[in-house]
Amino acid sequence: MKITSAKVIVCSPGRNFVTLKIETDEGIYGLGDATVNGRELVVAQYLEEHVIPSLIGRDAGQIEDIWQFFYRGYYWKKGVIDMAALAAVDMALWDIKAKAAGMPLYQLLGGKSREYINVYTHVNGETIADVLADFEVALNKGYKFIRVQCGVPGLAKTYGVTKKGVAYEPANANLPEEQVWNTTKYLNSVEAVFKAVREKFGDEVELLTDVHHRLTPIEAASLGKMLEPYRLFWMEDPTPSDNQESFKLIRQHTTTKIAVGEVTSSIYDIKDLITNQLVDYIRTTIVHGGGITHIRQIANLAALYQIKTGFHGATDLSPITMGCALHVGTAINNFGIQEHMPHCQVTESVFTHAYQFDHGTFQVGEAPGHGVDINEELAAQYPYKRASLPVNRLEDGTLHPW
Ligand code: CS2
Ligand code: MG
Repeated sequence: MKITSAKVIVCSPGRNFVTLKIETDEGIYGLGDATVNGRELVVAQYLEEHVIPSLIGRDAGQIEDIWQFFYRGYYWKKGVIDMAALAAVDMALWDIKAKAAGMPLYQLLGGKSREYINVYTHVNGETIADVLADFEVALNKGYKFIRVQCGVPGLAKTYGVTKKGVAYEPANANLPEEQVWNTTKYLNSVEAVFKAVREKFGDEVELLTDVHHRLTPIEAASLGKMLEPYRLFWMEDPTPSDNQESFKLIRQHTTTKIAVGEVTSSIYDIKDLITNQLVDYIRTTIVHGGGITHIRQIANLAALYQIKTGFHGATDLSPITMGCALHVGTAINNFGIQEHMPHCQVTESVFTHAYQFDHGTFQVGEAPGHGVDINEELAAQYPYKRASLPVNRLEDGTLHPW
């Protein structure tokens, strides 16, 4: 089966998405997600100028060789833009192969390892009372794994916290909004919300939190120790993982489990974290991590160390990435949890999908391929709009990780 054409669809149904559509001479097409939040047009142009021309005429079935052509075959490999472009090609080719076989993708990946996919959702609020109210809503929807983020007294805005009743959307402005951060205020206030949640809702529900790269390793260690009584499912990105070794310091002090990887795009970005058993969950996901082909390699390495997956699943990852993540999650043994930040209705109307939410879990669906499609006519009604993620400064103006 030969690749006859490919095109990039950039649209903004509620937020920006970059989609690659690959067509073949047998009439089967495949779709891949190439969205990098805040840098969408860069990946779109990369695909159009450098990837698509080299794809035409190739055998669509040679997924591994095509992957290696664009990775090993390219001198400047490994950046997130490259890996997102490569991921889109990889997802689309797996979609084509599974459609040609008349099978849902998870069958080609080894078949079902579980009956459903557990997901975690986001709960947040400016005050503890707001968090408790939002928490109850999530429990009523059936979620058993819940990420908790609370406003920090004295800070105008806190990562993960949104106005009441408004869905959280990280890329919130045309140009980066400048927010203010204070680590002491955060560390002084963060314990109280977990105490309140445990007191009100008991021990059975699993709790997670995202530190979003804000702390130094020793601060992260003290946070982990402080939160031990509340038995978190994980604390996420407690410190930036650029220096993988720094997680040794955290591990020396706390048994709070750690999840890392949403900003990583290659196995080499997390190899030391895995092989030194410095984390418990890997969050690299299909779109930023080179597609299904590369993510399976990461998951296999992690499995050797009893480390599980916890794929990133914020709204800036398109339903195509979610579909692929659910197929991989269904097939592999060391699946841990899937993040679920529901897409808005407009996104859902443009991207139709076979996967279904069911009481805090997903059913992957039985449609051939990855089961996600795009309504191109509708997509064309939502043109790209520039949107940027915020940046963070300390109170004295110093730039700090967001
Ligand atoms: C986050 C994201 O979902 C998460 O855990 O860290 O909200 C992240 O900030 C966005 O995906 C950035 O685009
Ligand atoms: Mg995160």
